[in-house]
Amino acid sequence: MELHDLLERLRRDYAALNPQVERIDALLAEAGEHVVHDHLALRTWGDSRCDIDVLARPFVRAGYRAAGAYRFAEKRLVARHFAHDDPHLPLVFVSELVLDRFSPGFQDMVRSLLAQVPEDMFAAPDLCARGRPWQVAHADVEALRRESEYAAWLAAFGWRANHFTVACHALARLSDLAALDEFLVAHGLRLNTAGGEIKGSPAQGLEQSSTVADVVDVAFTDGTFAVPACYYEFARRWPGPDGRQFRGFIEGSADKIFESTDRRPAS
Ligand code: OOG
Ligand code: NI
Repeated sequence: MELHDLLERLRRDYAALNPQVERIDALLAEAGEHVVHDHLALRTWGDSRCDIDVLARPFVRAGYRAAGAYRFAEKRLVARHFAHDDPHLPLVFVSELVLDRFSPGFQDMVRSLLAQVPEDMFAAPDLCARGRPWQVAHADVEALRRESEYAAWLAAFGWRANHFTVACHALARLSDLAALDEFLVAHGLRLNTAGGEIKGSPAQGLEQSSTVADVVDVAFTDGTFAVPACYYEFARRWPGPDGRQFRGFIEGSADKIFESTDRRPAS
């Protein structure tokens, strides 16, 4: 499968699901900016049929290499990121939920979702773009949410891009992350303030901000309900002590970025 086709499918599906994506792209275009994506993120269940390695397979076949590993103990998640030698290709950040750390009821629920996935779909090279192949009740999604916001998102949306990230450092006039954030807020967008609006620092090599996920209507077996979908992220990378751009991720920052899809009280 062509890598560019897969990336474009993931991007289109993401833009179609989340109204803020085209809105932000248009605002940046009107400001004279050309958007380059720093990375995209995928989420999955920690089950050997669909874990990080399975989701990353088409990227690895296209020349990506595993480049960093991360743990989020409290969220019961692990993640890796994959990088390509071609600097024009986005990094791919893939996380998975560590299922055996959850309650028996939670694990049964996830098993019943995965039991609905046709065997040949697990083997498909485009598994990461297949969306949600299982039927699920909104009540069950909310039951999962009591133990993991991440699980609730994954149960509701399945395999697709969780977010794309604008390379702030590649923008012409808005290459300062605080200035970009101010621009977005001035246009009515809401940013995720967990851990501060800007996570990370130049010394860490990476500064990140993200919007609060759009809330969209999703069809469940017990009706249609509004649930948080995807967010847009903005990242500014800095050179490290060796003068080369830092190309990894920061656990403490990522931990808070995950929370951009949490259900939150309306404001
Ligand atoms: C991934 C959150 C972490 C980053 O850039 O640190 C992340 C997710 O929400 O799935 O994207
Ligand atoms: Ni990200």
